[in-house]
Amino acid sequence: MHITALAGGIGGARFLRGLLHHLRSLPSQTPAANARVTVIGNTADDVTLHGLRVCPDLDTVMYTLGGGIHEEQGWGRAAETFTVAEELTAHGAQPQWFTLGDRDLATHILRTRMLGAGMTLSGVTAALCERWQPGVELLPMSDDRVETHVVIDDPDAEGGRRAIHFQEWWVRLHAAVPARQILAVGIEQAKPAPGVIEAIQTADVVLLPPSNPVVSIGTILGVPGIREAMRTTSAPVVGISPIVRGAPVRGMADACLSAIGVSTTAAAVAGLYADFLDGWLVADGDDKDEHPEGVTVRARPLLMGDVPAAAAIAADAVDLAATLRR
Ligand code: FO1
Repeated sequence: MHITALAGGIGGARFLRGLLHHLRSLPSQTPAANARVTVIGNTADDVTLHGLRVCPDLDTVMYTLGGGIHEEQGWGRAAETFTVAEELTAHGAQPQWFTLGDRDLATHILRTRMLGAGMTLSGVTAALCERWQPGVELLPMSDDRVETHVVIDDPDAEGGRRAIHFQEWWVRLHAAVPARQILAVGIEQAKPAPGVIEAIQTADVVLLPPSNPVVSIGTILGVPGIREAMRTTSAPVVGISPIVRGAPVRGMADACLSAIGVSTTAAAVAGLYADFLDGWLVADGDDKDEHPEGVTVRARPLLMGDVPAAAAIAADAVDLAATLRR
């Protein structure tokens, strides 16, 4: 059995950890037992800092599934130190609002070195996963550069607005200033990375973990060819709402949704996926809302407080998919 998932950062990685836990707990003769899992990761959060290419969402999936994640943060490494960051600060090197730990820097040094030697992001990601053994095939959505930039008000700028990198809006400004526009720069020219379209088309099940519907899942869907593959795959597509009773479980998806004029509800997020979504897990009570035509909605607790909780959600998603042959 082959399961393909589109994932962003923390919420997606935690869900995937639960999915793998569930699949490994199944009796060996069950079709889903030890299913092959392909993860298509968002790369538009990627940023170049201090000359190094940082891929936050790919690294969060790799570290979380590989056992190296800083559990409370959901990003960066466990048992981290910040000697290099302290030295950079002593030099006044900018930016100082995005902290790169010493262990994490090794990932970015290797990635930057391999990219500089001409390897694709797919090849680099596979090489880094050799060490981490995440238990999934982790594919970047594209090997081409795509970066999410956010247009904010700036009275001193031409036309009263300027664009900043998503990470500056997210980390330095805590998404606290309104995003007038959210742009995935370069996405029109981006091609799906090798294996991405095939992973969607040959999957038995496609899952949408509770990642940010605008800057993670939405961006992956924006790579030319990917949304079409989601529409035409014979696999049932089942998603898990990142919004619980009107608020994001974690992160600031509400700030992203309001930037695109979409209300912060489970039903409104399902509306963003309506052209290909077959099943949708929502929190208790949210199933009362009007959902798009043709989407089978199931209510259940959606908080992933620990791995077993995430595994239970993943089990329901896989079970729902089994009832939704396309
Ligand atoms: N998020 C923060 O809020 N502060 C940071 O200093 C920070 C550093 C950082 C370093 C590496 C990395 O992979 C992620 C990091 N993040 C940090 C999180 C990052 O902004 C988010 O993981 C994603 O971009 C949002 O999905």
